[in-house]
Amino acid sequence: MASNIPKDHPRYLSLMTRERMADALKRGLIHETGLIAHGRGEAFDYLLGEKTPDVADEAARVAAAHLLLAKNPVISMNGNDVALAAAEAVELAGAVNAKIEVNLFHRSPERVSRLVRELEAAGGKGVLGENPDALVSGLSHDRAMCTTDGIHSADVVLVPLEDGDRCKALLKMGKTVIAIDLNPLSRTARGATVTIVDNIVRAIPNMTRHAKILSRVDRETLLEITHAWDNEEGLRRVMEIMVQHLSQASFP
Ligand code: PTJ
Repeated sequence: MASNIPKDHPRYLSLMTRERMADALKRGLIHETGLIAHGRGEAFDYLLGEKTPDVADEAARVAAAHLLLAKNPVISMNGNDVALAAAEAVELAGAVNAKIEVNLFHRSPERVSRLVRELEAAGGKGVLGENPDALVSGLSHDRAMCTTDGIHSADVVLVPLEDGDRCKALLKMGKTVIAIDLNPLSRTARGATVTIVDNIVRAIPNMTRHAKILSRVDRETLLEITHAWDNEEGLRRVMEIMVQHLSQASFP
């Protein structure tokens, strides 16, 4: 990935992430609309001050507790997720003993395979998704395609950058759904069991950090952590932070 963005540019990190997405498009990892989704995420991240608020940190801890309690936790990965956080998702999967499954909105067998190879290159073992043999109930469209061993039988599913319908369908199947979504107003954010309103590049390593700490904690305590979470209240707190950023913005 060649880039001429100067390191001292005030928006260096953000611009480099854009380069990463552009490169991922050229390599056929993301769908072209993935760039638009990324831009929407950038706008919401701006309102967060591009840092993890306390409430997102708390949500990441609750999410880690759910994953540790799960019998069959699965991390669902789409093109944007792999472009931005492949190695980080592999590390999280190791920390909570989760499977990884590629599941796409704009599905093509070729892109699924490319994403599986990318996750394997990042250290992922037995990444699922290339041979779907089951469907998420109540969903039309290719995004319903999943595997029996993975998403279909999962009790807890992590869905970063998910679409609202599939989140709803997974909940209807009785699963605990953990969303990572910078937009607190999205149907996914509002519907999920636990929503981490944070950038995936910060949220997944943060979940891994919490999981490593919580792996030493007994089951009762993990259950208490999950039961104490109120997702609606979490979203309200994030929106307050965004509104505060807007109302406190001053002009020189
Ligand atoms: O690879 P595919 O075919 O599965 O397609 C993936 C995309 C992301 C294109 C597809 O799922 C899609 O269209 O998603 P949406 O409906 O645009 O939802 C994406 C959500 O993720 C939006 O609410 C964005 O604000 C949010 N988002 C974007 N970038 C990030 C993000 N959330 C966290 N971290 C980000 N970096």
